Amino acid sequence: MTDLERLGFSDWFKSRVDEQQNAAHGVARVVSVHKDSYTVTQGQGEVFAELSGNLLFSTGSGSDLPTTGDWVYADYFDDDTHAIIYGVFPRKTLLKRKAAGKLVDFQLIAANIDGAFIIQSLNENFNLRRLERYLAMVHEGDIEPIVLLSKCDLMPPKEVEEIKTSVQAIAPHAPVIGFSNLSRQGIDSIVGLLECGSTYCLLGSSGVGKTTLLNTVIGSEKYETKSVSKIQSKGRHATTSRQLIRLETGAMIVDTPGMRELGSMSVDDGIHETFVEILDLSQKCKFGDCTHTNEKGCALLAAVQAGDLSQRRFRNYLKMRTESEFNRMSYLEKRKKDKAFGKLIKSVMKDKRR
Ligand SMILES: Nc1nc2c(ncn2[C@@H]2O[C@H](COP(=O)(O)OP(=O)(O)OP(=O)(O)O)[C@@H](O)[C@H]2O)c(=O)[nH]1
Ligand SMILES: [Mg+2]
Ligand SMILES: [Zn+2]
Repeated sequence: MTDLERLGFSDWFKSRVDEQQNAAHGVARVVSVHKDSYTVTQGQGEVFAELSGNLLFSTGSGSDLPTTGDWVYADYFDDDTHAIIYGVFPRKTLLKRKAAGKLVDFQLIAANIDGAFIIQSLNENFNLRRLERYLAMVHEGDIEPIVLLSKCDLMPPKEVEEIKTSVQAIAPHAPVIGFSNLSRQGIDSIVGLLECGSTYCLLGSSGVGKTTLLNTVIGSEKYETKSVSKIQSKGRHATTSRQLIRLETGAMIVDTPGMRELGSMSVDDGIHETFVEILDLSQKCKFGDCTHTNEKGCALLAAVQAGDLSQRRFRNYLKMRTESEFNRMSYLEKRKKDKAFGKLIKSVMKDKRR
């Protein structure tokens, strides 16, 4: 096995090598992304890297720039202390979210992830609706989700089992594992899922124990976690950047800073997979273009009425579908819609004044 293969450079990537780039440059993997720079590796240590001017100016959108986990064409300089990135390989999978506060821009979380650990802690953080959003984002990226329920030392085993059952109901195909970094319960099951040469990422709110899990798995306090006092003050995130870490077992893990919200993403395909039973059911609606709001013969409304479909799950589905449609609209369409909305507000205000 070559160093690159050990980093996950599989046949999938080998068959997508660009001959021209390959003749001129080496291949490396992006370990982390900073403001204007990167670190990359070819399997032996990590090197500071920058984009070539050509790559920087020829890319159409931010999504074309390298992100953590990307395979890139790169050359090493100055006794291998510094590298230049010339191009990005096609991505096998891509995890992204809508950038906070912006209309259509996406923030790339990581590329070429095989499995995503979605972590919620069993204390105040547990929330099925939030879990559905994470599942949709992971499905949208074509990535296998694994649901981890952390801090199970804080809850009686019986309640942990009940919560696991409720998760299984909304994610029937995903493994669901309760674990504790304190008692080490569930840790072996998690480690057992990590395949050599595969890349995983840790997702979930700040403070659920992502980095602590990483430390538990590698068996040292190498990466900084948040102390309890810092959590109580609701301070900054303990982890501030995404980083690809190679385990001794040959698997790779990307630790991420907790995401503040997954409020608005375009997650079309993800929605379909996450709400597959709702979609199946909607085939039975009388009208093909049923909006499932007030139509006669709507199979979803009937199922909610009959108690076969949870009202909250149904509402979450409708909400995510609406958000997803809004995110898919172009910037101009949105501006138009916002303007129309602004006009509406103005006319209502006028009416009021009259
Ligand atoms: N009771 C209990 N506490 C835990 C467990 N795992 C982690 N913690 C505590 O939870 C706090 C947050 O842990 P981190 O690993 O820093 O959380 P994180 O998800 O990496 O947070 P960000 O990096 O901010 O996104 C720390 O005080 C840990 O000691 C666990 O299994 N049980
Ligand atoms: Mg962390
Ligand atoms: Zn319907």
